[in-house]
Amino acid sequence: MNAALLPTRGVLFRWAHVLPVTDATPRVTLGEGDTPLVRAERLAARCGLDELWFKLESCNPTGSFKDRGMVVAVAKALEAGARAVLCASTGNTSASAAAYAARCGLACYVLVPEGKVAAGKLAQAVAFGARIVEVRGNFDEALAAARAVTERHGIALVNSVNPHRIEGQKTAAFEICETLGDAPDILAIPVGNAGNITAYWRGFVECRERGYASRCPRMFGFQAAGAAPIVLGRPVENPTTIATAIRIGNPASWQGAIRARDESGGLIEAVTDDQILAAYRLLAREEGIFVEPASAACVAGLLALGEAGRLRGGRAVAVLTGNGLKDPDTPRAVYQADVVRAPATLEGVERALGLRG
Ligand code: AN7
Repeated sequence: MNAALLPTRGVLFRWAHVLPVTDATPRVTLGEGDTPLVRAERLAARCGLDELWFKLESCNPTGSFKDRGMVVAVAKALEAGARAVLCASTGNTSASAAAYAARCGLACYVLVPEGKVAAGKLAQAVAFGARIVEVRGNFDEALAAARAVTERHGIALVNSVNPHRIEGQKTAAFEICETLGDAPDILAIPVGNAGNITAYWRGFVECRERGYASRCPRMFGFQAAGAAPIVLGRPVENPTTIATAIRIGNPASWQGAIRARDESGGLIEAVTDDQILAAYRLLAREEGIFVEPASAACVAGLLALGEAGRLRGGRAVAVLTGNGLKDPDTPRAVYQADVVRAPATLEGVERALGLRG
């Protein structure tokens, strides 16, 4: 093939040298990774930071960070001869698994908590042809069932308990160090099942070891107050939050999150649903960035720390994990839409916009 036509994007192309891939690993890609790192225009000062940057993981092929790890997990499953993949999910993992499985001709089974998955995520799983099992239970119960099923049958489990997921997701830390020329002072991230904070920490540590960064950031993780097991120090049996992506009461990578926090001199704290929605609104209205509620949790956390006078300058990166289009119902539920009806005429539109004297 003409060299100019070979893929230059994609986690397995750009980052093969830091991933557990071999010559036998299929180089699957949907163009994941290489997401924008954009500077906040207005929110930095509100947070008490010198610089705030957003890592727009919402720009991945299925609209969330999950694609970075899923492409590695699915490629390794193919390499091992798997015919099917399975995951439990609050929505984004299932959308990503379904996409990569479709691309590779694998069957995909997803276990989701009934009634608690945002509409866009379910639409993706349907579009990609996954078999969807709506379980009467929460994510934690679905994950336990997923582990049990995959242990008994020859199906690859592609939750973040699969180490290839963490490996793929760590590449975001490499990209941040590459773009900024070093690690930031603070990495702010929402925490659900805690795979992503574990992956970023591994990524930053490896960047320092390889000389891509001179130091590691402090890791600031944020859970929703109704689903904050790590903050409370015990599992939460019935987690609740508007941020359904992180409605998780017993995170699989709990210890990884604790290590990231403690080894980095960071913190893991809770934000309320009201704080999440306030940050969600500010991101949209003051920065032009539409995320899903779970992603806004890390910005809510930085705002809360800033308001409490706990941030003294420095450079922070906030990981915006999922696209707002995933969850089209939340804006209509929490905002009064600015809509007026008018005839399709010059006069009608002038009247509707208050432009006629
Ligand atoms: C937008 O899809 O757990 O702490 O099953 O979708 O690594 O779990 C999603 C999690 C943050 C939390 N932001 O990441 C799933 C799932 C968004 C997410 C998280 C999720 P982890």
